[in-house]
Amino acid sequence: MTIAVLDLATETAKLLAELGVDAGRYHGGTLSVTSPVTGKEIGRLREASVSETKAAIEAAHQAFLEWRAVPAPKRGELVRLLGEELRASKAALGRLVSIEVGKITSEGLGEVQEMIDICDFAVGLSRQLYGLTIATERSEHRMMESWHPLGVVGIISAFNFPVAVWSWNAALAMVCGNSTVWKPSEKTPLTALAVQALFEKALKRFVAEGGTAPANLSTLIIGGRDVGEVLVDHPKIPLVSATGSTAMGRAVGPRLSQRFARGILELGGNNAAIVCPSADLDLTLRGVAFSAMGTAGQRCTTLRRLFVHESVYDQLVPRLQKAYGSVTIGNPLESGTLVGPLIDGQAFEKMQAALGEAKSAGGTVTGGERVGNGLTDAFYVRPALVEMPDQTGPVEHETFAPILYVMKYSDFDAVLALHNAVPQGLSSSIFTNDMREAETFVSARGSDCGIANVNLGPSGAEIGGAFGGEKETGGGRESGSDAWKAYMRRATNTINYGRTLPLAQGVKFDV
Ligand code: UN1
Repeated sequence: MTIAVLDLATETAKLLAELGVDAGRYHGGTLSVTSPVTGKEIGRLREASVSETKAAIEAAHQAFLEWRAVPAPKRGELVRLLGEELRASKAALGRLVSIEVGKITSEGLGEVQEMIDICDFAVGLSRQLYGLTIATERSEHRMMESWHPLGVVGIISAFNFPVAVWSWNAALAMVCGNSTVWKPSEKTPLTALAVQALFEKALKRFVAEGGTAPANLSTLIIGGRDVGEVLVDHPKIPLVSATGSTAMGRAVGPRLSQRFARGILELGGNNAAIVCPSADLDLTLRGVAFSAMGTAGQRCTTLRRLFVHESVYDQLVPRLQKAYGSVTIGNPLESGTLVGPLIDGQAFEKMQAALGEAKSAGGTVTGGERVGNGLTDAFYVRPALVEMPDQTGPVEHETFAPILYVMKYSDFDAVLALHNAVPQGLSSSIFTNDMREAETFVSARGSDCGIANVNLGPSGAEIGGAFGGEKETGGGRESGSDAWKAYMRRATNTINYGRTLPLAQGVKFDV
């Protein structure tokens, strides 16, 4: 197999140099970074200490104090330039994402496209940070709300979208007048170094073209849990946006509330789709295949539960089994591959454990085995399709691997209840051509998730919508729509332009 002979360390070094990262940043140090493609080391980084992190947050706070005074459309210009750098480096950064995460080529590039899209969105937003003018009950008064910059925004991101999630947060935070401190996953620090270098390039251009920007506007902290905790507990970080497991959110959430800080939590998903009797089965097959097997099942929006109506079960499920049996698994850097590796051996162990539990709970497993390629430390698996008698055991948990649990249903209301009966609430979809079913699914009594789609899978959201979910998914919203409001503080202002002082609610207080 060709993967065995790949020299990804050399290619990584070349890409990092092309992206403007100093070689000293990824040689030496204690943090070893491996590519899941080969399981071999591609870089070594020095980790920041707790005291360095604290100093970086203080410096970021100073940056905020200056940046908040720069008019928002000018702040938008910096983000526009970042978007230009990303456009120019899309191929190199996309390739680096593929090497560091193991995403197939089009998904590595797609991730960078997502960054470009949010930059465009944020540039437009930089002229639209609107507040309302509100009717007041007092004469010669005006009442309005103003949106002001908030402070240093902490960003904690996961391995599976190592750079796009930073951009959703950073592009908005920056046009909103904030500085950012970013702790990426320890599994994917190289793409973070590259993004930081591109940001610095954009910043240089911004300043050269007459823009005013402070040092330390965007800070990257490479490190583990200890530095993440500094971000979570630091009084000069009023908002932490954290993406990761529900367990991580359970630790982060209470610590933020303890000090009355805000959190945008993007945690686990256990996303489902319902396939109804009238569904277009060709379209459904494609939608399910991408959502369940794409990114080797390692998106927070990955399809994990599939409810199929009994009248179409025997038509759809054999076709799905065929797709699962024939999907191309292997080197994600090769065109034609659809499923790359799992991130590491631990992910593989968790997948096998979940499949074992599924069997004990009466499930019939197709696939799920390791696909041999002679590499001991790279973990390629055949995606697993598991027919389950009901929604029990591992079906109720998120396993970050390509496992699709398939269940048969007969009654629409009952399946809706089952759909909502898990603790997570990120994304969902229904495949139907029945208007009543579709509308019910997206109505108040339908899907209880933050994302509910009709005739497409639950993954692969565009940046224009607010992204996030309910229940154990954490409740945060980032990216499009009015998610920007979480990155600003709102002030209600009442202005008396008269010569008398009428009090609200008719209160009299004449001294
Ligand atoms: C994630 O997996 O953390 O909707 C984010 C999607 C992507 C983002 C996923 N746009 O699948």
